[in-house]
Amino acid sequence: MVPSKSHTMKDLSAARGSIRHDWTVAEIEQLFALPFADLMYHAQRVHREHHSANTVQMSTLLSIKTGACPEDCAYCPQSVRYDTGLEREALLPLDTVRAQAAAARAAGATRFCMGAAYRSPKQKDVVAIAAMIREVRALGIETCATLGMLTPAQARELKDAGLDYYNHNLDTSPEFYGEVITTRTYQDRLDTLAAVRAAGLNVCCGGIVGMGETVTDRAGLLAQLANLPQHPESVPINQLVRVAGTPLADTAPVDPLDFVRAIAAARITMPKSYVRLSAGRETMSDEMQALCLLAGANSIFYGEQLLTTGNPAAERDRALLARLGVTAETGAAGATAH
Ligand code: SAM
Ligand code: DTB
Ligand code: SF4
Repeated sequence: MVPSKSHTMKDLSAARGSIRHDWTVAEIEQLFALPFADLMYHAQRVHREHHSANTVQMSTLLSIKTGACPEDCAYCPQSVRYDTGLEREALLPLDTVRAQAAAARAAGATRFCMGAAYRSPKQKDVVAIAAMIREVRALGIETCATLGMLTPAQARELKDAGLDYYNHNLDTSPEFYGEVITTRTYQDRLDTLAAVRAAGLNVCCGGIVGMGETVTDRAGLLAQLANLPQHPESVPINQLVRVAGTPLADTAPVDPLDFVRAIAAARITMPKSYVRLSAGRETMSDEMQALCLLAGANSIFYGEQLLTTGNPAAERDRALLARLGVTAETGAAGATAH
């Protein structure tokens, strides 16, 4: 039986403090169906139980290898299959990456995320990126990488180099996935996530809202994430950046309140995870971003550029956080200068 809204409210109140791995898609759909204020109330309650209420973690992204990706992800400007006018760039030199990481740290980021447009990295790429990770970590900033599919041995190599987090998104529900990507399977994604976990890396895994998926698909993605053996430490919720030339360029924009609902449902289903308000902030109003933080988002990408598209200027973000009385998290767990 599908629980009534009032049952969901009671269940949520009773489930105080519990970390679950048995969420059903129907239960999460019920969260989406709650009156907005009820959903926000529960998300905020869960948030305050597990996190400080007025801080955000800030990560800065750098595209270390850009474009010419063989995959066909329908949202992505970096796929070789779509003409998006993007300039390709080979793997960046170590010095450039070190300088960008130092600048990110100086600007106040506590994590530096290196993204590469690979289906999966070649061994020589892993060796070069391991060297980057060593250098970046030595600056005293957490490291994250997103390089596509990894073997268990590659995941261990990155861990040994000092990598703190690996980002690998499930992107959407298993049912909708085939509409967006045909060149790799959902199981391929899950296999890499298992390899990353087995190597002892922190997992950063989330998805995209606004690709034409249904609310059931959004609930399906969150059920997949929340029912992993261990919740991802970091859950990026991206709003689709509609890039001209990609198959999803003309997708109807998502209702901003539905996006906020997705953040709230992520917060409730994964209470201890950092939920990152990720791509798409450039087109969001300050008020919408404030609602996302109220819904339980406690991490952002910070700096003018995501991978290939724009992000709010650091000044605008600092002004927004100041207006909200929110401060940047300072403690970079694990990363120390050495
Ligand atoms: N190639 C690697 C992979 O796919 O795992 C790493 C880089 S890929 C760009 C990382 C993530 O960025 C994707 O999984 C997707 O969730 C997100 N992303 C890419 N293009 C996007 C867009 N136009 N809007 C929102 N998110 C996007
Ligand atoms: C994630 O979930 N979002 C980031 C990061 N992980 C790698 C990437 C967003 C990319 C947006 C499109 C672009 O700038 O190319
Ligand atoms: Fe390649 Fe990653 Fe873009 Fe897919 S999302 S096309 S794998 S860079």
